[in-house]
Amino acid sequence: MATKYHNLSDYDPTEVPDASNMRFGIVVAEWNSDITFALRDGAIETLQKFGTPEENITVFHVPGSFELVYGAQQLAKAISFQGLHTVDAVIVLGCVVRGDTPHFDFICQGTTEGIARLNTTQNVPVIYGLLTVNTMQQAIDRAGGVLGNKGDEGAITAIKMVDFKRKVQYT
Ligand code: DLZ
Repeated sequence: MATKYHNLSDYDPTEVPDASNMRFGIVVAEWNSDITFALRDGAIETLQKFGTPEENITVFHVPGSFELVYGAQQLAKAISFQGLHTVDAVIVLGCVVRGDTPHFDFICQGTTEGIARLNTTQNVPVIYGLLTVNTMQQAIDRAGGVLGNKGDEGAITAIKMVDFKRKVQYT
């Protein structure tokens, strides 16, 4: 959680592995695009900061956060079915803002459980970059505002998880 004690963009750069030979897929929800596109741009910038070339970053857009699960699954399945290793990790980015009905809860729960399930059924890490906020201001604060950018956090997490996977596989 982003709190006043933890900025989403806080990390020790010396602990982030070199990402120059890593490939990433980013799936971005178009709902609340002012927010999600800022998350996307933050993620891309951070991946590139740690060496990932532009051509190793593939971005897909889906209509809403609920579709992030399908988008991420298709990317992950394409890898396992075709053996192409197109991406080493998938980052999903979305923003769900609480409204007047229970819809918020269903979208958040469905998306969260879907992404968690992909992490146990697919062979690539799927990084959970979903903002679930009560107000638009909370989203702004976490999409390049005073609490950092959850896209940065997703990028750093993705790099670390690819590094983790490689260490586990080759040790
Ligand atoms: C329908 C809906 C609503 C009410 N709110 C959001 C939201 O705040 N953020 C978001 O990413 N998507 C929202 N959606 C759309 C759903 O995620 C989904 O696209 C539709 O229910 C169609 O499956």
